[in-house]
Amino acid sequence: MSLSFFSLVTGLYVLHFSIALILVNKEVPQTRGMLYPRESETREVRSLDGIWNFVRSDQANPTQGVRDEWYAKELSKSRPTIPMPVPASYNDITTDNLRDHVGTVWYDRKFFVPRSWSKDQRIWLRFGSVHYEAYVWINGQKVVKHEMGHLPFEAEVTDLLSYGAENRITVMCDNALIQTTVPQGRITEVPNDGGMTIVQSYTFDFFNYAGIHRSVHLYTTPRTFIEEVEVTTNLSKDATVGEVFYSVSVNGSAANEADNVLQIQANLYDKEGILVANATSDQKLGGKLQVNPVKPWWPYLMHSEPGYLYQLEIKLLATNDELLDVYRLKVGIRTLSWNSQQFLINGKPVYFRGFGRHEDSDIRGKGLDNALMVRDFNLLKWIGANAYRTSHYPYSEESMQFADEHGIMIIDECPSVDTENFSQELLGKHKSSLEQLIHRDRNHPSVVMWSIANEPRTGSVSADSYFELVANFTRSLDKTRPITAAIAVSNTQDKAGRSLDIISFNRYNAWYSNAGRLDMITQNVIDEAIAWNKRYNKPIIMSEYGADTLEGLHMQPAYVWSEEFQTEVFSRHFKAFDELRKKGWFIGEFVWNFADFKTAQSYTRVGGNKKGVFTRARQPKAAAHLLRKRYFALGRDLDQCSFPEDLFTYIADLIS
Ligand code: GCB
Repeated sequence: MSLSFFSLVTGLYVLHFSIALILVNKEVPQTRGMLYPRESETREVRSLDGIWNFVRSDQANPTQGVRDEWYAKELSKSRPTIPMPVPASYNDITTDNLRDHVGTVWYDRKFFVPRSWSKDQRIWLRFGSVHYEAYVWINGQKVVKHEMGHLPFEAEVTDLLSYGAENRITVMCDNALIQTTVPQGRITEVPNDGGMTIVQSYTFDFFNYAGIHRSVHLYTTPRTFIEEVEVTTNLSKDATVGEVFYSVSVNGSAANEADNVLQIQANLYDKEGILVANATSDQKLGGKLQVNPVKPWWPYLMHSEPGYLYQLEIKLLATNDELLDVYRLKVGIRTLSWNSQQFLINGKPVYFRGFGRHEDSDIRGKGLDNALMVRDFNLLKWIGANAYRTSHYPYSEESMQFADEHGIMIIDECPSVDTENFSQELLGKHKSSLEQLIHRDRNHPSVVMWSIANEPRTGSVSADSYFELVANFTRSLDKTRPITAAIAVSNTQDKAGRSLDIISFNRYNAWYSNAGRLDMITQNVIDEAIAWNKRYNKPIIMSEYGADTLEGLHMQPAYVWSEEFQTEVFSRHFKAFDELRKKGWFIGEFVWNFADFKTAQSYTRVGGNKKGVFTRARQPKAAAHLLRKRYFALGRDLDQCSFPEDLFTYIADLIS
């Protein structure tokens, strides 16, 4: 392994001046495979989650472990190790200051591979996400390197494993962010009481948690196997007939044998497990399934049976009908369309009522946690939300599947946040983050829009061509979904909106501007939304608004940070939204944030960002009850949903 890999930590960032750059549209690497690991009659899946051994490198010497080949033997032979849970961020696990560590850390563990896996199979090692950069070895042999948090990666390890024996996996993870990583950060050397120290800074407003954040799996495939499945769907005009178009790629020697004509047998089952359509593929391994009558996929509260999913069974057959491989995935049948005024699902206009969120919780940081995920979805449904944005990076695959099942619409955001200092290298990484995201999430019915950045510095000269290139690239990968970005610069300065399909804007009236002035919200929001629409003639979403709120702090009349203030801030926005809804092109409101979350330390943050409607422990603040009434009222007005029985608390016969 070359030491130049480690320039992230040791190298200084390059300065970019704000003159217009000539940016070129270069190819980015294409993701292959990476189907979510699922068992079938031809595949086995084994989790490597659990307690791993962990070592932090010396901050001043981040490449030492590579030079000294710590991966060549057990980590404990090189350094004392501590136990570390996987999946989890490592930052908040220990009692010393691992939290603010900058640079590399190491993990290892041992595992057995059964003898039975040696026969006629291929073995794959897959990570759901490691933040930010990962280097992986099996039994001391280099396997894979991956840059970019929140996105999966995998490698074949068939020839590196010992079968019927114990094996070792070693991972080095580097959390350093510089001006050409996504997201961007800065590494500086700063004097401290001990001499000099390395400091990581970043402008984005969430803690740079790091580590093995999602599950690690080993899985088997047959020698020739289903490597990719891409699904798109369509509905007849009257929504009675559904179509599922599938296209499959195969990996393996059988695919290359001239006399072996591979085929796909595709079967579609409804929720009850009844076969509703089947088809045999063409020679390119693609085809179409027709479902009549169809149950379309609808968002939560837009239909009595939201999130309806079929199961698509893909069988790979050899010439002699021998079954080579089977892979199953859930499919929701729906259409999306948009124009200069509206966004429609199955031909019906959508009004988004939702949240910006974070993957964040006490102790585990950004580590996947099923209890937290299920609790969050229960709260989303309790409050009547129909959507969220994966601010400001891709969320777990498990949560995407959950959103499919529950009919929660997702604006799927790549990890580009506060994008600035536009450069050719950054453009390449930014495009790669979208390529990896779209490859991972393209089959999810819940994903209804791509967000290509949050609060990019789109006032700068280079933003124009930069975002044109990013948006066009995104469109070249997926034409079935519209593109947005959450913009914070003023509409007069912005240079990215012309490249988007839907304009989202973030604004904190009565907080970052005119703090405390509840009388300076409603008209400002109306005026700004109108200005965005006038400038671009596109549908408009308010993608962030809110106020930090310390739970339990009450002040009447309302005062910043109190529960009364958050409630009032919301109410003043609702007034603006209702005015804007009448215009026809205002299509959604997203509160910032679903729950309180951790940030870097700063005098504006008391234990983190407190703009949550729920606390970090996922309990409602007072404003949650107000928001719930609004979201259900919108649901009843727009989508004819019914009210939950406990929406209004009985007060007196006199009030109804
Ligand atoms: C924003 C950012 C978000 C912050 C939020 C805030 O505009 O998009 O990441 O957390 O403001 O609370 O400052």
